[in-house]
Amino acid sequence: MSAPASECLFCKIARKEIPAAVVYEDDTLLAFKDIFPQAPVHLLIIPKVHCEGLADMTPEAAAAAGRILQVSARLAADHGIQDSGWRLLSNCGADAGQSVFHLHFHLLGGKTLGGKLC
Ligand code: IU
Repeated sequence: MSAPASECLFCKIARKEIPAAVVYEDDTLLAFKDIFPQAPVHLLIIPKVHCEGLADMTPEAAAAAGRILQVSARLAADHGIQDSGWRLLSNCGADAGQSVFHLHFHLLGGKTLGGKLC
């Protein structure tokens, strides 16, 4: 069971109740620096609307996710990694490594990325 939106960490970040290093914001999305970066560029991009993850997509969250796919290339360019390769991924479920149950995409780059699984 995930936290309700009132208690969800990323909802609190989206509402600015908890500080984060925000790098992009619009009506539906927020992007901020991961607090434990796994690469020189490691951003998290979240919909402002609460949604547990990829297995819990409401139409509103799906629309925001589509927007995330658009915005990710711009964020990669803003952070100077557009030509060096970057990765966008979302862990779905604890067994896949999801630890925060609010839909988020990791945008990673700035080094050679290992761990190619498919
Ligand atoms: P995950 O795919 O659910 O494991 O990703 C959650 C990410 O949220 C993970 O990379 C954490 O480092 C990151 N994070 C954060 O940026 N700020 C926080 O306060 C917490 C986790 I808790």
